Amino acid sequence: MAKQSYYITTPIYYPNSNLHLGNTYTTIIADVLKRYKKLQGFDAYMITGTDEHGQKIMETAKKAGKTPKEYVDKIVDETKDLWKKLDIKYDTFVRSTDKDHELNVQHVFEKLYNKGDIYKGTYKGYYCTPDETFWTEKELDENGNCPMCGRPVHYEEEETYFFRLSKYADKLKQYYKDHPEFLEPHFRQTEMLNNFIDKGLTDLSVTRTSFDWGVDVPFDSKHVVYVWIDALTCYLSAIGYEFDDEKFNKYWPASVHLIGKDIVRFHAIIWPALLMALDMPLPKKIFAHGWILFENDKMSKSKGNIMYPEPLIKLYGIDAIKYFVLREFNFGSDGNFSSRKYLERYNSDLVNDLGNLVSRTTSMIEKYNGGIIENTNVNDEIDNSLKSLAHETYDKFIEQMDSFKFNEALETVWTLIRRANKYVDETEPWILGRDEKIERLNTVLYNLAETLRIVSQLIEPVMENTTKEILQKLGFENKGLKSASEFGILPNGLKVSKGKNLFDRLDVDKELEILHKENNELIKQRTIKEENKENKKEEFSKDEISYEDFDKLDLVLGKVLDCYEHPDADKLLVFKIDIGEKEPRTIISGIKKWYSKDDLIGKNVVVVKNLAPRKMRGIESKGMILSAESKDGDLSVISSLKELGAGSKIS
Ligand code: ME8
Repeated sequence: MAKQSYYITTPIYYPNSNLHLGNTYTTIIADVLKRYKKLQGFDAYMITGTDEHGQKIMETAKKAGKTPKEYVDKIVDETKDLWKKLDIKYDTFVRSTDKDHELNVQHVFEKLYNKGDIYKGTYKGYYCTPDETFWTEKELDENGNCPMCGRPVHYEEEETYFFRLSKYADKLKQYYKDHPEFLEPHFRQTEMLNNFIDKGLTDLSVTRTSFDWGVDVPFDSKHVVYVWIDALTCYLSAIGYEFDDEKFNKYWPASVHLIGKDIVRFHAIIWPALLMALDMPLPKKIFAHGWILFENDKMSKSKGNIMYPEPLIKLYGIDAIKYFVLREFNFGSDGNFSSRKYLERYNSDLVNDLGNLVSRTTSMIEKYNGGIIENTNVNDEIDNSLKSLAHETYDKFIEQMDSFKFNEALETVWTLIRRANKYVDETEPWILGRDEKIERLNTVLYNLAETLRIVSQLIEPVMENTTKEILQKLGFENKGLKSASEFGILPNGLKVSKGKNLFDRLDVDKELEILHKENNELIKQRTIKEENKENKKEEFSKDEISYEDFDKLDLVLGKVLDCYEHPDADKLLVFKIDIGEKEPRTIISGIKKWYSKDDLIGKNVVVVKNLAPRKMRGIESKGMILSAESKDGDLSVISSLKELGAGSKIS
């Protein structure tokens, strides 16, 4: 019988040469899930990839003095290298610049257009370039910035194609109702309904004309397709959409899209609506995990509070990092990474619990029975509690893994490990050895070896190397995950070898220093690399412009008549400025961090007079006050050295 397929996706990452532990979270989980499903007998397929188009990448590449393709090629190599270091077993690495994928994006676009679900119009609104996201005015945050990342947005009016997202609001609502398992954790559904769907969905702008690093709209090459449609379609391209029907039909619909909580809206609203419009089945599940914070804060290189996976892999191995990430964090909620906790857990769970059980069991078998496993069946009441826990462990582990409760599943295995360690203390094999009760002793040692075998099979999806080592020490072969449901599989006569320790105890304080040194070194190296890029950025910072371009700016001197704090925004000041017109202009500026409302009254400032008006939190700003900002973040409004009068031209 053909195996049942199980298709897992990670997000399609923006090219990033400095992936930190938080970025690798989804991929580590996806890898473990794939291994687990495979061990369960599924035809599991896992993909990851890179989301390489868009304005942000085009601009970053330009600043680095490279073509976008040159720029992303290098990062793709680095990313693949990191996945190799973490032994991530993906099946396809899809790139949004792959030719077949680009054709797929065009195909999808054309199909939706022909169906009438994409139409041409004009986009008026705000765009956040770093997040490649459109916003309406009412969606902006209190400072008029992007509600997702807090960075400035810019107003845009451009011809665009729209996707009729509004048409799918009711269908989505119904779908959520009929498929409560579609989006997990469940509170994310409430979030999507309350924050977006119930508020009414507006049609989505799905093309851009202001840059060209993207997939051309097939019948209108002035436009490129919006990066999120491009990226989401990667999930289809990675399994042969339009190019390999057999493969595609085998794996679609996806069993699970694993994503971070910041991109739920794209996956739980836009993506299903697109698929509905394409008459395609929806993914069976979207699971959104939380953030890995670093010492309770969002990881950010500028704050220096980042943990990179490389030092952890180098110092403590792949198995430990995967174990920690799965055991420590509750998949679905935010979690806090701490190096000390990492090292302490290494000592308590890996050295004390698992390592200790392996070394005591194997060394006692060597000491008391010449290294030979022998079940003499001299049982005792006390054995039953260990055996019954072992039996329960398998079912519980499977149930928890199947419901994405990875931390609980590992805790279940560790409960068995700790029970087995207690069994050693209860049965006191050294006393049995001293009293020459060798038959009872061998039964005890058999039970311990068998528990270890079960443990080794259960942890295989997470800690493949450790599984291999334990089985090697027991002199036994890998019988698969299912074999962990049975107690008593080890045959008599196996030759055990203690060998070296699985995990060596760490001196936490000493290791903290070593780990931080390695990690800080990496932060330093990567910051220098970024700074070199930044320096280049200054050289390349803006395109050369013609005199005609410069002449389009209408700059004048203005006198500040009045200033008050914006009633609905923390960072904004509202100015009344005389620029030689009949009425003073209202101009809003985000300089409250540097100036209080009275500081600039009576001062001459430089005003951009012909900037398109923009509403900021309900007040319309007509123009802009120019200021200079130093590298360390200080700011000064630009003024004139002489009193020339309001409205004086600046050229
Ligand atoms: O969003 N903890 O790509 P991306 C946990 N290209 N997860 C984190 C994290 C942290 N500290 N920081 C980042 C994109 N992530 C799009 C995806 S899919 C069709 C397109 C996660 O490179 C984040 O939540 O910005 C996201 O799931 C993933 O890293 C990739 O983010």
